[in-house]
Parts: sequence; C-alpha cells; structure tokens
Amino acid sequence: MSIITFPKDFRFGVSTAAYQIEGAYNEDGRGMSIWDTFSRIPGKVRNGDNGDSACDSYHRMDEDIALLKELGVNTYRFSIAWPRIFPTGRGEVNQKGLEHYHQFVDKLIENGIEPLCTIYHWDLPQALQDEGGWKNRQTIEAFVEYSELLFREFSGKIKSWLTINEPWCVSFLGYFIGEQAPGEQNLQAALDVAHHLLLAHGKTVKSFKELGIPGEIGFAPNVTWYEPYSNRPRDIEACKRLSAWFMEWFFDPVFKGTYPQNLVDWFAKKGAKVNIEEGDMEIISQPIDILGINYYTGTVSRYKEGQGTFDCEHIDIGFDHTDIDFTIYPEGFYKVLMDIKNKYGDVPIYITENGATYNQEPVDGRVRDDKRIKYLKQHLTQISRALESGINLKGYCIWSLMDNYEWSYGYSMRFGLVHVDYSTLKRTKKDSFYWYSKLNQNHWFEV
Ligand code: JJW
Repeated sequence: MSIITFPKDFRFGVSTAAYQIEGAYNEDGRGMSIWDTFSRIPGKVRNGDNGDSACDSYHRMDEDIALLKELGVNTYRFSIAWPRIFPTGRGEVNQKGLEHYHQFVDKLIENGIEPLCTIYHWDLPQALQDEGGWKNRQTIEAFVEYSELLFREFSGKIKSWLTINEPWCVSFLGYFIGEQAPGEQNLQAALDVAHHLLLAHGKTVKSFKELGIPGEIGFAPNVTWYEPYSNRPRDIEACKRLSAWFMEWFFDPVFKGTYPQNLVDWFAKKGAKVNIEEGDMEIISQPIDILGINYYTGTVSRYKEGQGTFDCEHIDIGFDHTDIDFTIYPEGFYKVLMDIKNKYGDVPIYITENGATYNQEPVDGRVRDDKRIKYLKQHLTQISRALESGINLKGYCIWSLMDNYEWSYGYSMRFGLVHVDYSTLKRTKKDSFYWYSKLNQNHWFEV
C-alpha cells in the first residue's frame, strides 16, 4: 500500500457545460443554439435526445451548489451559454441571462468555490450559424464582443477564464467527421473553422489584457496519447500525425505562431490548406496565462496504409474500456503532460477534464461505481507523477459533477459523480462522490 499526496494549494474541482446540464432552453429570453438545431435532426443524436430540460440545473442552482459544497471542491468549471447573453449572437444583451449567471457566480463565491469559466462550450447561437457560423470570419468579432461583455460584467468575480473548449471537437468532429453540430463532412471547412477558433481565442486574450481584467486566461484543448506500436519510423510517424491532429494543430499556433508542417503537408495531399491572412499568426500566438487540458484516452497505434485519414490503425493490446468505449491508458496522461512541457515549456496547467463513463443505475439508493474510482485513482496517480516531475500543474477537475447530456450520445453515457434520474431529475451521490470528497479533505489517497 502506498500514499499518493497532493500539495496543499493544489486545486480540486469538477466540470460541467451549459448545454449539457441547464435545460430551460426557451426561458428568460434564451436564443436558439446550434445544438438545439442539430439535436432535432433525426439520426444525429442517440434516442433523439436533446438538451431542452437536461439536468434542469438552470432552476436548481441551490441544490447543485449544495452538492459542490458537500463534495468539498474549491473550484467549479462551468460554461456560460452564449445564446442566453446574446440571443441572436451579437448586438442586444439579454439582461435576464446575465442576471442568472451573476446570481450563480455570487453563490459560488459565497460558498468558497472559485469559478473557472468557459466562454465557449459549443453552443453557438443559431443566428450566427445562419450566417456561416465558425466558417465565417465575422463570427470571430461576435465572439470577442461576447467575451468583452463577460469580462466587464464579471471582472473581479471570475478570475480564471477559458476561451474555447476542445477546438478539435468543434472543428473536426463538427465539420469533418460530422458527429457533432453542425454536422458537416468537409476537411477544408474544418481547417477554416479551426483557424477561426484560434483567431477568436487570440483576439479575446489580447482584449482581456488590454482591458486590464484581473485574473488568468487560456483555452482548453483535448489531447490523447498515441504510443507507437514499434520503434519503426513509419509507426512513429503515424502516431505523430494522430497526436499532432489533436495537439500540435492547436498548440503550435498558440505557443509558436505556426502550424505543424507534417500535417500541413498531409492535409495538402488531401486538397485542403489553412487560409492564413496577414497578421493572423501574431494574433493567435498571444501569450496565455493558463492551459486547460482535457484527457480521457490514449492508445497504441501503428502505420497502416489507407487506414482512416492518417494511415494509422489502433491496436488493442488488452486495454480496459469505459462504457463509451474509450480505452483506458493512464500512462498516456503522464506522457502527454511531459510532451507538452518539452514542446511548450512551463505554462501553468489545469486539468479541465478527466473522467469515465460507467452507466450504473442506483440500487437501493446507492451507486457502487468502483470502476470510476479506479479510473480516477489511476489518472490521479499519473498527475502525482507529473507534479513530482516538475510539471506546472495547478489543479484537476473531474468531468463531470453529474450525469448529463453527452452530445451525440444523448443521455446514454453517464460521466457523473452524481447520478441523475432524467424522469424525476433526482440526484443520487455515487460512491465516487464520497471518495472524491475524502480526497478533497485530505489531499491524499491510498493505492
Ligand atoms: C474524441 C471520435 C477519431 C466531452 C472523439 C470523440 C473519433 C480519431 C467528453 N468533452 O462531454 C474525443 N469528450 O463537454 C467535453 N471528450 O473522437 C465535454 N472527448 O475519433 C464532455 C469524443 C471525444 C470526447 C468526448
């Protein structure tokens, strides 16, 4: 038996996002978002689920904050719904939407919980999509207008900001694979969207600094780890392409002001290229204060001609899987953090998402989710290794506080520390909730 300890000032938290938990989709002046539209297209989301009522968190502020308080976290990562603030994307502000988040943030702070706010977690106002959405450079200006309003409104209350969550999912899942809103399948569109997201991020960071807002700002990309099956160069190159798709494609522009050449060349062979205008890369590479990292999975992979977009196949070397079918690869978490340090230096990092899907239901009021506890222990052990190896890690947030709307999987995938019964909206704390609350108290656990 061993004890894994964390520094006293290490921040522990949980994460959610507006569309996934709030519900109240047509209340208090909220406009429509691309997920309201996408989820209504038959066949796009499992069981035809949508976020109309979700976990009803919009109406259950007190109950949810009581859960956070009991869990003992000092950080809550949540997102603000753009269509509640600007129902048509820009222009007129919806005061009721702003009031809601003021109330919420005030209550968090009263309860000693630091807000960590995501500005864009995928719910683009539909009105902007009608003008081309993220394919249209005008959307960048709308995003900056929205961000600046939030900065002015919440200055001094919210001190930690993330511009964009998982730009890989927004661009490549949304516009190339087509699994998420708006569901296009066009590589060129995905590259344009990725570039515009990066510009929106950079312009917002620049404005945050120019306005002199107190606090820290960054973005929250998702990363994976692809371990080469062998040391043969073609296996190593194949893994590098896959890793670069998630990481370098977004990190290199932000930290170095360039796109990774291996993928620029690869995409060129597929007839797609980044459309860079003069000055773009300078804007994108604004220095950031914090880096959010979302890590769930990794795999062992090797070269295979014609396999997928990158001539790369994944080999199941006997991994366990979570119920969403992600392979469990905790060492990949440590490796990817070391890789980030090597490539990009010592920017302060928050783990903004890590967690597991296990779809257990309560039995006699209890959810015995030992597998989730095991996953969390395995990944937190890698966090401890990273901390002791000099990675500048400030905190760790579990996805998610509670079961919620898992995008194209609808309500079928449960990531929560708290179980939600979607017919009664009753919340039931899982065993992992009690395990994490103990960790929050002690700052250590046993393995
Ligand atoms: C990758 C599928 C091709 C969410 C992925 C699919 C096709 C190589 C959870 N993160 O609900 C990653 N989540 O809102 C944000 N994280 O590729 C938050 N990553 O691969 C959570 C899904 C994901 C994924 C899902």
